[in-house]
Amino acid sequence: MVKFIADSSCDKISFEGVNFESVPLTIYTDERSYLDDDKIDVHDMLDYLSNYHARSYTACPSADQWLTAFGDADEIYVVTLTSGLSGTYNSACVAKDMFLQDHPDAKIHVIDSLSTGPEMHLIVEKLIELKNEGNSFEDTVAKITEYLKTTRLFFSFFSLHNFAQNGRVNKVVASAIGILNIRVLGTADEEGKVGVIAKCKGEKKMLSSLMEEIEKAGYKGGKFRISHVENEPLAQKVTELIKEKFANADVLYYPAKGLCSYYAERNGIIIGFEC
Ligand code: X90
Repeated sequence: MVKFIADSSCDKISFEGVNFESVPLTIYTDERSYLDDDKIDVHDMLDYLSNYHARSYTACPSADQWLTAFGDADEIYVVTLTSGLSGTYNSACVAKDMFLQDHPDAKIHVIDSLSTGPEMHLIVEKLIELKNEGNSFEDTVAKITEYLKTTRLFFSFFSLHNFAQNGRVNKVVASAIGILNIRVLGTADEEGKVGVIAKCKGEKKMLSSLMEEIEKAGYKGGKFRISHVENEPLAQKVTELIKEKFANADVLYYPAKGLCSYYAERNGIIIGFEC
């Protein structure tokens, strides 16, 4: 049995007709926790956090959570959040070693996306496609490794507060954002860390810089995935701009789940595409 698994930063609970499972991260304050599974109320979490002024943080899935997801599958593909910012990849690798001790004939491939959200979505879609085409485990691993070189991730956020309070970006970088209608435009860099490209004043400036970056990255009309934090209008605008240039582009947008919503914060948007 073939199984596809991603952590919850992929923003998807299911892929239609596919044996897929999402493994949740957890968002914490000292008073509450939100497990990022199919029952999470993202809207409530965002409201609660905006009125909560003490420390909040996140935690990656345990090896046990991964093991439970592996279940009794014997060909397993796992896609994780970047190892540059999270222990998620590491805990999946620990689970893989444990699983192989009990199931020596199983095949498991754990992929460090060096990214998150919509770029992970693309990787899962590609894995599904490769298996539907009848590729063996070895061929799928080889082909997905090549594919990873052809996808990119960009984002635009109104605040980097939650990144800064968790030490995942420099406080100086985060400081000018969240005031004066400034939003940050950034990317997942080669090490799978946050790369800040520009601080933009206003949505128009941000959108034109974003479109430039997408072109520079070499986007030519391939798959384009957008997750947004309660900002469907912005997701629609980006979709329109892409479709103006590439009428047949395969664009999808959807709400971010808990983990990405926590870091991207309200109105944030995350974009992954093929180039
Ligand atoms: O607690 C944990 O182990 C989770 C830490 C996760 C930190 C990164 C979450 C990213 C969420 C933001 C996308 C833009 C940054 C991409 C850089 C790779 C969404």
